[in-house]
Amino acid sequence: MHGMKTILITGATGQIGTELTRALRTKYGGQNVIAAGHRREPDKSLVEQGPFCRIDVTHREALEKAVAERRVDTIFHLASLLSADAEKKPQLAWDVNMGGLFNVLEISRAHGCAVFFPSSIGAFGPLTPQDNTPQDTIQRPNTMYGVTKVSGELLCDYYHQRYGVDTRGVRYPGLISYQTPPTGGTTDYAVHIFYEAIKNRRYECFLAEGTRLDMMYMPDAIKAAIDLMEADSAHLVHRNSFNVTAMSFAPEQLAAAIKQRIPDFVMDYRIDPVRQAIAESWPRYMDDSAARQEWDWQPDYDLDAMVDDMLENLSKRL
Ligand code: AKB
Repeated sequence: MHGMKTILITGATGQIGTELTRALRTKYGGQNVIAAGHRREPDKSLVEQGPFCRIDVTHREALEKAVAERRVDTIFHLASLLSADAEKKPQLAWDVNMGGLFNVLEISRAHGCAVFFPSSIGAFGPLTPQDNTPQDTIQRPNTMYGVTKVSGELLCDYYHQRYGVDTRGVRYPGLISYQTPPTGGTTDYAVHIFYEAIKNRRYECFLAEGTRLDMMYMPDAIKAAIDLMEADSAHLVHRNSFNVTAMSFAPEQLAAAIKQRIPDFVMDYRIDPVRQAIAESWPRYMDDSAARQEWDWQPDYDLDAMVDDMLENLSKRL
C-alpha cells in the first residue's frame, strides 16, 4: 500500500483538478494537499482551503522546488491540453502534455514520489476494436492528444520498470461535472448540454446523432484516482493505464434523458468535423474488467443517476 502524506496536484484549476483537490483535502487534510495551477484563475475555495501555487509544468525548476520544499510524496499530474485544443495547437500540446509528464517523472525519480497519470479513451485510435475495447489492444491514435496519451502511458511504464517509480493511471472516458467546465475536449458536449438545457432549453450539439462514447460522472472519476493510488501495489498487474467506464451513450440518448426531466428541452445538431472525426476514432464502450479485478473498481452513477444529480446541482449554481 502506498501511503500518501503530502500530495501535489498539477492542473488543479482544471475540470478534474478542482474536485480532486477538494476530495484529497477532505481526506488527507488541507495543508497536506498542494494545488498547482497555471492557465485558469483558481476558485476562492482552492486558495482558502490549502496551499496554492502557480506553476507551469513545462518549467522543471519551479515544479521541483515545490516538491522538494514541501517534501511531496505523491503527484497527481493532471495538467494537459484536451483533444480538440491539441488539434488546434499540436506543438504546444506536445510541449505541455509530454514535456510536463517528463518533468514530473524525472522529479519523481529523484524525490521518490508516486505518480498518478490520467490517460484517456483518446489513447485508442481507428484500428482499436470499438466495442468492448480490451485492456490490452491496438493503440494507434491519429490525434496529437492520443499520441501524447499513449506515449505517456508507455513513459510511465518505463519509469516504473526502469527506476521503480510507483506510476499508476486510468484511461478516463468523457467526464461530466457541474463545478468546473472542461475546455477544448471532444466529449465536452455532454457537459455543455446541461448548462444550455437549464438556461435556454435548447442545445446545438457538435457531435452527430449515433456517436456513442464512454462517459463517467465526476464523483466516480475522483473515486477511481484515489482508489487506484491507495490500492495494494502487489495486486496490480497493469499500471498504466486501466480502462475505466461507467456508462456509454450517444448525444440523442443524453438529450432524451434530459427531456424526460425538462420536457420543453430541444436539441439540434451543428456538427464540428474535427471533433466528429476525433470521436469516431475512439471506443464506443470499453471493457474495464482489469480495473474491477485488480483494484475493485466499480462506478456508482449510471446515466439516470448522473442526469438527476447534474440537473439538481447545476440548477442551484446557475
Ligand atoms: C476530451 O474529450 O479530450 C477528453 C477526453 C475523453 O480525454 N474529455
